[in-house]
Amino acid sequence: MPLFIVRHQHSPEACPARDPAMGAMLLNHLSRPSAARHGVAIKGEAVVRGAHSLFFIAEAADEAVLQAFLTPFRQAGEVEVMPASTCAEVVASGGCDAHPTQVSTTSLDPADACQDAIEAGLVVHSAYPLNGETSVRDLAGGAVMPNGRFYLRNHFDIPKLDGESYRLSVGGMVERPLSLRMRDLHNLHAESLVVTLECAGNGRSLFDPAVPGEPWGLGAVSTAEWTGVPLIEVLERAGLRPGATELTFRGADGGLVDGHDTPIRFERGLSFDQIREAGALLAYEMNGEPLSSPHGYPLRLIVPGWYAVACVKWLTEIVVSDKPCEAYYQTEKYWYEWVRNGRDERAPVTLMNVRALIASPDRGESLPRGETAIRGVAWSGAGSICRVEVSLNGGPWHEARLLGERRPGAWQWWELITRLDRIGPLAVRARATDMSGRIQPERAEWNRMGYGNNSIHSVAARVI
Ligand SMILES: Nc1nc2c(c(=O)[nH]1)N[C@H]1C(S)=C(S)[C@@H](COP(=O)(O)O)O[C@H]1N2
Ligand SMILES: [Mo]
Repeated sequence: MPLFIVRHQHSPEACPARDPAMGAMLLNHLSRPSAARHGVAIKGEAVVRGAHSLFFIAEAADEAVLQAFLTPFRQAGEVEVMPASTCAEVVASGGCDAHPTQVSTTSLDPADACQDAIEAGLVVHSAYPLNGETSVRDLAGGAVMPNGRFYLRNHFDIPKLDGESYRLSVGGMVERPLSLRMRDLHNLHAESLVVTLECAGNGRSLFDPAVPGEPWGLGAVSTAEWTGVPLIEVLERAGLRPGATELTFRGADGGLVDGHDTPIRFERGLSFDQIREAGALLAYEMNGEPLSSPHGYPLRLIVPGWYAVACVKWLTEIVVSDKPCEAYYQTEKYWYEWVRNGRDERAPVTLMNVRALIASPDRGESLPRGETAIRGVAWSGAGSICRVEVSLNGGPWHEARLLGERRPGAWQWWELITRLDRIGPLAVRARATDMSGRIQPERAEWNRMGYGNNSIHSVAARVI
């Protein structure tokens, strides 16, 4: 509903609030139930003390409805009605002078989506497309991240799909092309997996020299329990034709990208062997709730162990082929591009690098002297975590205790109980090693697009 700011002003002599009966009448008129009867929703009101002026923020179907509601105020003095926008809407549309964004019926209102993300506590980097990260402090919590606080990464508008008319098509080199309704998918064998998603650009803003792209801090990572159908079961129903080895996953979202003059769709590819090895899931639930639109409603791919770009949201099509996917986000983005010994080298972004993050203490936090717990999470795409070590003030590495279940594809909690005796600055560092023997580097290798930054996390705190 359109938003308005209303200003009412009266002369000091005619101040209606001085007359108890008149004041009460206006208060009742302004009450939420009375406003609702007039088709107006009041978001908040306040009077500027000593200035005989009242401001309020209201929603109404149009200005005429609001004007009718304002009759008693017009009788007491002057009334000004100003069309308004939420801050999120202004940012999403590109500034105060820009025209409000045209919200299509097929995508989520960017201002609403952004407002929800901010209210849930995400650190928003861009309102449109909506990109926001979990604050590192929030990583310290339960085994999974509450849905509202799970980071968000989008390349285009967020599609608003209808679960009733939705169909997943499976075609290309298959024996039996499929068109599956959500109901059909719900009737198949369901599986739940706790899986960590990390954006390949997580930690990008810490690369030096700076690289272009979304300036993620360290919070473009979260974990959820995903429920859905093992992808392999759907592929078995369709039956791969001889020679078919590659799959393309197509999302409902799309738009214009650099260097192409026609809109593209968000697409990613994996080989049949890769999805089988990873145990990919067609997920419709996230932490026991249907997926929300920003996270891919009604269906997304989950590929345990892989950087999350593989986890295509709003999945509408699976195309089976004998040739690898050639999509923009497969061939032009999500590549490590290094300059090594003066030569250009390149490799695709695949499994998540091994990495530990310190959730507590937080940067700049003051810790009391005595016993304290250093805590965090650690994960790797190449296998479970086998060791996390913590170093204080440049001292030796101490092995932390791994907590909770060890699940492939999901982060592992760790904790080190230690004594802090010396007052002053405290530098905490943590590094993880996985089962395949990969250990975090002091500094991750710089690459042009800033992917896979798993440099050792260091937090500067203080002992008081
Ligand atoms: N259809 C579609 N799927 C997508 C994306 C996208 O823009 N469109 N972004 C990918 C990237 S880069 C990441 S990091 C994850 C983010 O998932 P989330 O927003 O649920 O955290 O979704 C992936 N799947
Ligand atoms: Mo990402």
